[in-house]
Amino acid sequence: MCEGGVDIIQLRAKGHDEHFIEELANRIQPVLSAAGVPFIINDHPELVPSVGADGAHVGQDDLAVDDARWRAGRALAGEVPLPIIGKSTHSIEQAVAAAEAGADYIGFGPLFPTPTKAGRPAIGLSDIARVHELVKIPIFCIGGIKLANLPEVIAAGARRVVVVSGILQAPDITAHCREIRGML
Ligand code: 3NM
Repeated sequence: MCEGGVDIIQLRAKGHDEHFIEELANRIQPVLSAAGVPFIINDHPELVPSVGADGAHVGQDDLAVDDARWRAGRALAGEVPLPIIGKSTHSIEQAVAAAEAGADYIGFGPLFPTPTKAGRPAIGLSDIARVHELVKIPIFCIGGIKLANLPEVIAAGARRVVVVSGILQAPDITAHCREIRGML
């Protein structure tokens, strides 16, 4: 992924315990650090200082942005840049609220139904332009985005996208990332 030009990587290991995620993060961190790619941990802000990640991501039903930042930054406060905190949002209202709450970036979706986040209704493409007018922090469109539908996602106003299964299931991950990168 780094070789293919991804800008940022999030470790999302739903259903795994914190010890496993910490081990995984400790193996991933040096790779991303060498590549200059920021490293975000999903759901476990406490791990940010110990594994040397750049920040944490929280969902609507998880910690508040302030709380996540406090947990992610407390161990090394003052010694490192403040941790990046991202928030998942699923509507324009949630997106505006996350920005007001001090999130550094948001996820916005799922645009399309996706097995990676089963049970969450798709919001479609119609709010993408409006959310970019209202929210000035980086907006990562997410959910069911593949190479095939990327042109319509971009045409709807997306400037940044998250792709999970599309990348992980690609026969050549680096080439796939490069292709997505080239379209943005
Ligand atoms: N969060 P894929 S959609 C992890 O809308 C996640 O908040 C979403 O994976 C949200 O690219 C999603 O495989 C899954 O669809 C993204």
